[in-house]
Amino acid sequence: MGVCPLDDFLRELESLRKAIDEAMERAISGYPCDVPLIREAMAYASEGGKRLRGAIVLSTFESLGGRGDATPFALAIEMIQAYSLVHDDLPCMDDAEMRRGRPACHRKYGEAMGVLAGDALLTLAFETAATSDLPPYRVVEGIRALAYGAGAAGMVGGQVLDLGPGTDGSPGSASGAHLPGAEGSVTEAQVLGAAETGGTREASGSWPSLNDGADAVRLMYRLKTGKLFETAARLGAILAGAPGDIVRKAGEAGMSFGFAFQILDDIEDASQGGAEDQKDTLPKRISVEKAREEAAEALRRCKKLVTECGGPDFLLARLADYYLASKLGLAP
Ligand code: GRG
Repeated sequence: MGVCPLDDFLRELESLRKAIDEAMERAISGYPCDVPLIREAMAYASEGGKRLRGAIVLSTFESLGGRGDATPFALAIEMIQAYSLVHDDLPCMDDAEMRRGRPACHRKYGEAMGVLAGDALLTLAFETAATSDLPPYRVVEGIRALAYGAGAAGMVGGQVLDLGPGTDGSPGSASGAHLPGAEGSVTEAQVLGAAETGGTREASGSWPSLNDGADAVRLMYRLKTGKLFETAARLGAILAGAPGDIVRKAGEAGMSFGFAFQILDDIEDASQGGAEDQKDTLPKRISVEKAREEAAEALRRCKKLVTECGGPDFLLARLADYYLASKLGLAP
């Protein structure tokens, strides 16, 4: 009987998810802390994810010949992912009631505990990464990459662009309604400044010129969602001891995947009537059809870059194929 590559891929993804879930459960339930309530809220928030970013860390590490265990970094990036979702759901941000199919952390534990559980997951991420027994210089570089991708130059910066400039959350709280082309716009210089100070050109390839609102939305997607995927692939390469050009290409591949991932999420959200009217998204800016084309282009670019890193059989390349087929109905 012939091998079915899709089945193999899904099995591999599922086995990575399970391994990360189990390690996460151990890391949090075994965390020595005298305040059970915060540990309970952290465990609650950390459960139920697809673990895509952690899986990319582990598989990229292995594919690039990494020796040893990259699990602490897979956990770290998933803890950061969980914290970002907990904070994103807070009333001062996206004000969401549900997450991962059940009440959001702050709906179960209260708003203050939501803030604190997010804080505790973010800090535990770095504590966990620091337990890695990989070569110390790679661990330090990995921790730096993690902080960079998650922070002001990366995901947090993207969230700021998404929220808008108001200190009290207005105008445009959680709507992106401040982006160029909308009422109450932040200036293009402010948006460009966010990219410049992030030093993102080197890590992410060329940035949009931001001459219209769609470019600003693209930048927001790249920072808010792309950066953590970029970081996942970079981490796998850094920890495996890959040369600089491979680390950079792997990062770009992760970024391309994350960018497509966010476009597809917004298209799906809109088709389910889930996106609030004021939310600024690429499909709204350029049409669903053009946004689908852009997502397909980004997924193909992801695959090309991964192939240049060593092989189309890397999990990230197969993930790109899977999204092309399952979300866009396109052949790889
Ligand atoms: C609060 C600093 C801070 C950042 C939040 C990424 C983000 C920034 C917010 C998430 C908003 C959101 C739901 C965007 C849609 C795309 C996306 C990143 C979905 C969540 O990622 P998945 O589907 O989630 O990988 P799981 O639950 O599988 O981990």
